[in-house]
Amino acid sequence: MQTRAGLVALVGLPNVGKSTLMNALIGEKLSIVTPREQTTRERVLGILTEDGVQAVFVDTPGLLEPRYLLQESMLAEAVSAVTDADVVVLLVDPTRREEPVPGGEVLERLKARGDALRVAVNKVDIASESQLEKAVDWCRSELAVEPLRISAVTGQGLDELGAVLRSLLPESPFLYPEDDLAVQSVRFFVEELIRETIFEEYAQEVPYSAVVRVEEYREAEDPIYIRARVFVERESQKGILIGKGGAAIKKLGSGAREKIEAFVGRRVYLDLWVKPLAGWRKKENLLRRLGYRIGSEH
Ligand SMILES: Nc1nc2c(ncn2[C@@H]2O[C@H](COP(=O)(O)OP(=O)(O)OP(=O)(O)O)[C@@H](O)[C@H]2O)c(=O)[nH]1
Ligand SMILES: [Mg+2]
Repeated sequence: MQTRAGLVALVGLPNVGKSTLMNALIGEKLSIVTPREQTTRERVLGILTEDGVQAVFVDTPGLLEPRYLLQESMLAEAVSAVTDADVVVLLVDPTRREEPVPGGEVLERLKARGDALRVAVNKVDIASESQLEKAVDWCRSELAVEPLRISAVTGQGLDELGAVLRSLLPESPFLYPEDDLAVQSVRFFVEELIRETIFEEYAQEVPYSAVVRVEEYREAEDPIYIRARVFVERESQKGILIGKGGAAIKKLGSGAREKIEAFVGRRVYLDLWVKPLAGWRKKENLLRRLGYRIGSEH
């Protein structure tokens, strides 16, 4: 049988539900989800192989106006996915007030994808009739497409969306082994689960100033030994992260550990450390050292 395969990029403003949608489509929690904007910082790939078709979903950071270097890297991750993918899904959140795509270059790039672009209006479970109507009107007038209406949370419309996307993929051998779900390393997902827990436990800037790196992962031990470092931008944030008598970091550690245990299916000992890395979000050398791609690397 001739198989089909390709990349399906999920793009849209921050917080529209891209990561929730990818997890729902592949039936596995791979990409982290929080109620706050700018949760996803890098592309996360999730694979669904079914009936001779392999869809490699690419979850992307939200389309935003970058205000510092990390956000430039985030936007570039999303924009390059628009160009590179075989199929692009623009996700629109009808409950948001602003235009579903920042104008200019991004909108042009989306339009340039022609029939490879599909639009889904998400969160239909909580949107009002008038919000839905406004979102659908925007899709018709700006992109001349009729959007699908979905809810990544309730599952409404996802079978139809999945079928449409699979039908658009080109004839191709599979890009990854048939049983694979993820492409990135376990270490990456461990870092992401710790970051997700930071979003849940800390207010304001702290989650945005935090980046996590696994420094040691000893799988042969039981429980698995994981040493991870949370870098923050300022000494004061280190204090907040640790909390009075270490109470806050203890809570962070046990919350993250439970998620990691569920992900790897084994018991885990999580050894968490915090270190200030002054202004890392704005400094090219530090961003590179942390593994973010900058500028032409996308
Ligand atoms: N009610 C409802 N909530 C949704 C739906 N899809 C996503 N959400 C919620 O919207 C919030 C953001 O979801 P994410 O999946 O993190 O959004 P995202 O687009 O990946 O966000 P960034 O990574 O920050 O760009 C979370 O609180 C989700 O639970 C939906 O269909 N219905
Ligand atoms: Mg996301």
